[in-house]
This record gives sequence, structure tokens and C-alpha cells, in this order.
Amino acid sequence: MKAMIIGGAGFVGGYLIRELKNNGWEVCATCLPNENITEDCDKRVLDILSKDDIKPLLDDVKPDVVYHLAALSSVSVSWKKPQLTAEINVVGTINVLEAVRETGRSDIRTILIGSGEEYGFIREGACPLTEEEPLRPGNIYAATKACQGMLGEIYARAYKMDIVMVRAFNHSGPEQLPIFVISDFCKQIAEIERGEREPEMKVGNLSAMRDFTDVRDVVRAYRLLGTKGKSGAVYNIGRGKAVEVQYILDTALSFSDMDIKVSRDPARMRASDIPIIEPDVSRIAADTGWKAEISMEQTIRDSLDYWRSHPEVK
Ligand code: A2R
Repeated sequence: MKAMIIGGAGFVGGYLIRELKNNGWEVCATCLPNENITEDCDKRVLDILSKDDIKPLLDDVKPDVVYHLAALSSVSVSWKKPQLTAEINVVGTINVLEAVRETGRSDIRTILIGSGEEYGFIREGACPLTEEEPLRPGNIYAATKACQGMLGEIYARAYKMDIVMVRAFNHSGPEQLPIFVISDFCKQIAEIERGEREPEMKVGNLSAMRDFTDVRDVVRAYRLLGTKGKSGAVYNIGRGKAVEVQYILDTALSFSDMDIKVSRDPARMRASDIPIIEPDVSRIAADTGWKAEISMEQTIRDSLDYWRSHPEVK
């Protein structure tokens, strides 16, 4: 099998390249001109906003599966740059879908990576959320990802294209930016252990319940969907078991010998925190046999070890 990963220089891209290569796939990955892909693979430069550059690349690479990861993926940046978010996540996706369509190859599978954020303001009692649950996005990023998924369904139906949509819930692991909770807590602990900050953790809302999956499990799901996912279907990807953020904090702290105080940081509190977000993951289990295998404790331990061994990363 041959994959083309669009947006391969991000957090997930490196893991997906490794996962596919370790399973015998040939991999071509693209990045922006100012980015760098460290994994060994066929590397190309591509900005999805330069729409005329995409089809020639597809004609040259001839992938069986296109993984579309390129995105503006931060909720907070999406509030500050709504036009750019829509440009990259919506117009960029149209550019990718149009280019695949123009190849005239109905055998290319395109996998659109969306987000659990798309469900947004969920009804009380709606968890675990099935893929049929209405989408009520609560921020700009989520709205653009919901739109991406709708476009995928429209292109699949109108042009008989092979498109699979994914709604990935929180995922984490070593090298993730510390704007996400597991990485944030682990980085703070590593800095405290090195004496770079006071022994005091700054935390946000600890009672929110969220579903966390290791990024290495997530990319295994992406690989399996490349061959076993049903064309035109939407898949939730997650553990299927939400935990309180408090549990993540307690687990991370239990891996350190330091005596660390915990304090509430208003800047880390979100106004619209939804009490519980948990997916139903029976569809992906039924169609591909996938389920999350790496424990949350392992993800937290590996993230902490990453920050301990990379004091230079800020
Ligand atoms: O924004 P940058 O400079 O970090 O670059 C991101 C890249 N990207 C683009 N690639 C091609 N053409 C563009 N116009 C363009 N704009 C941004 O896509 C970055 O290298 C990559 C996305 O990676 P991350 O932001 O690290 O996301 P992550 O965690 O790898 O998530 C992958 C997918 C995204 O679609 C998320 O929305 C979804 O999974 O959850």
C-alpha cells in the first residue's frame, strides 16, 4: 500500500509515518516550505492553499490512500484567526478533494481527519456519543471540522469518491505541544524537578471528564481505516471511557518524588467547559477490530519522560 500524508510535519504526522512504514506501507509525506519532516520517507513540499499544486503531486506519487492531516488545529488560534482557520480547514479541504476528483481515480481512498470537538454542545445524557449524534460545534475550529466532514460526505455521494471521515477525540503522547492537558502537566512537573519553577502546578478545571487515547493507538486506527474502513462512513476514534482531568493530574504527580502544590489558574479555566465528552467507539471496533490498547498511565509516563529528557524544548 502507498500513502500520501498531507500535513506530515505536525504532531500526528510523524507517528503516522512510522506506523505505516512499520507495517510495510510506502509513504510520501508533505509539509509547508518552512517545516521539516524528520522521519525517513519521500518528502514533498505542499501548501494546500496552492490548489494547482495538489493534483500534479497525486499524479506523480500515485497513492492508494491520502491522509489529510493538514489543518489549523488549535481552538484558541481559531478564535484569533477565524478567516485563516476557515481558509485552511475548509477551502484547503475542498482543494484536496477537488484534486483527488480531478485525478479521475476512483480507487484513491481519502481519509479526512476531523475532531470530537465537532459534537460541541452535547445534550445531557447523550454520552457515549454515537456518530449519529447531531453536531453543534462550540468554536470556530470545531465548525470548520464539522464542515470538512460534511464536504467529505457530499463529495463521496455526488462523485462516488472513496472517502472516510474520522472524528478523533483527545489524543496525546510524547512530543505533543504543551497547550494540551497531559503534555502541559508533564512539562510543568519536569520543569519543577529541574528547579526551573516553584513546586506549584497551575491547573484549570479538574472535574471535566474527557476521553484520552494515546497518539500511537490513534495512528494505528488511521492505518486500519485505510484498508478496512467503510467508504463514506464516519468513525469516532477514542478510548470510549472518559476520566476526570483530576485523575490525569493525580497520575502524573504520582510519577514524581517531588512534593508539589496544586493551584487553580484562572487563565487555564474555559468558560464553556462541558462536563463530560465521551465517544461510542463500537463502529470502528466492528469494522476494523481496533480498540485503544495503550493505558493512560503509560501515555502519561512516556510524556513525562519526554519532557524530562528534552529540557531544551520550550
Ligand atoms: O500550522 P503549521 O505551520 O504547524 O503547519 C501545519 C500544517 N498546515 C498546512 N499544511 C499544508 N498547507 C497548509 N496551508 C497548512 N496549514 C497548516 O498541517 C501542521 O504541520 C499540520 C497539522 O499538524 P498539527 O497542527 O500538529 O495537528 P496534529 O495534532 O498533527 O493533528 C492532525 C489532524 C489535524 O487535522 C487536526 O485538526 C486533527 O488531526 O485533530
